[in-house]
Amino acid sequence: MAKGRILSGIQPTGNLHLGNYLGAIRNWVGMQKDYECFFCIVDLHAITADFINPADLTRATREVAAGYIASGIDPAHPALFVQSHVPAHAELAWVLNCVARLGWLNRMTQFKDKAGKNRENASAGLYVYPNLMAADILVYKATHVPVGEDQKQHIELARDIAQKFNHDYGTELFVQPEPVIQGPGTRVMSLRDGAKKMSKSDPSDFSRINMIDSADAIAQKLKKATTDPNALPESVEGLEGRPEAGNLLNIYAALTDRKLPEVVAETAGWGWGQFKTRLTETAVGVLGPINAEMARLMADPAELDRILAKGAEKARGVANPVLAEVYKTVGFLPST
Ligand code: AQP
Repeated sequence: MAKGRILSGIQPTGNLHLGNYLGAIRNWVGMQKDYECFFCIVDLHAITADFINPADLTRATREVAAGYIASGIDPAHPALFVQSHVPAHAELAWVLNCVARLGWLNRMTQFKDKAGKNRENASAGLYVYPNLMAADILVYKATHVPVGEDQKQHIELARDIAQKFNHDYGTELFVQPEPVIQGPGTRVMSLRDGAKKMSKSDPSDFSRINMIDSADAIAQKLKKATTDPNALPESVEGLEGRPEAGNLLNIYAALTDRKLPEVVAETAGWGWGQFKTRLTETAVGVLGPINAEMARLMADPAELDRILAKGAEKARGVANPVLAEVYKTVGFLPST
């Protein structure tokens, strides 16, 4: 029997990167045997920030699907689908917009980071993004949400929304979802600045390793990655105040499926040249086969679309009855 139900997703806002892989996708691959899984490509979220050229959004949506499958998500098992193909997400989000409080949304650090200084010019969609994310999760009554560290606050908000809805309407309809944040890849930082997370929307392509990068591009980016003048530390404590060194060692640990102290012991006293060569070989060894498979899948968009259509059908089969239950609980007059 499944240990629970998982929902997770990635925005098709650009190229998938190592942070998405280590912080999210790789964990999903490990969990898919034990949980009933719903993995989506969250295109409704993707239009909340900067304007995206429609053709780029379409291409990125298929690319994220290809990235999931090439990384080992079995499309025959979980529901792998595009968020906008399941209208219940957006419909539930409206109800949740009316449950979440402005004070709760005002505390969301991702909105503050993404809106930056020009808050007045941010879209209303970016502001209510966490309510849509709560709908994504609650519409499946998901029990577990595997994410990177950056999404923890949004899951906590989804829990608050579920609790308030249940309390206001005197129901047990919504399940409280648990965040699952595991492994050394939960917060992969930019290659240029150890204080910033690796992100699709960073204007510098040298800040991230994309899942579709060639071996040469990976080598070049790691060669240029910011470091400091000291050799690699003898102990984990020696990483204090060295965010870039910590980030590269964490990436190495995550890629080799080891704990940080183990890789620190292996690389103690190494110079950056030696370490970067090792890290490049490792990253190319992991990402090379994935990006070759992504290219193969992207060459057949009709097949990808067929997989996604099937996944959406499965997802609608679960989400629509939950939405109907919500509408009934709220008191909306049935349409038939
Ligand atoms: N740097 C990261 N380290 C670890 N995990 C990460 N994730 C994203 N960046 C890192 C995890 O990937 C999943 C999908 O995230 P998303 O693309 O939907 O949204 P995001 O977190 O906003 O990612 P980006 O790359 O920063 O996208 P943009 O630039 O478009 O906003 C989540 O589980 C996230 O934790």
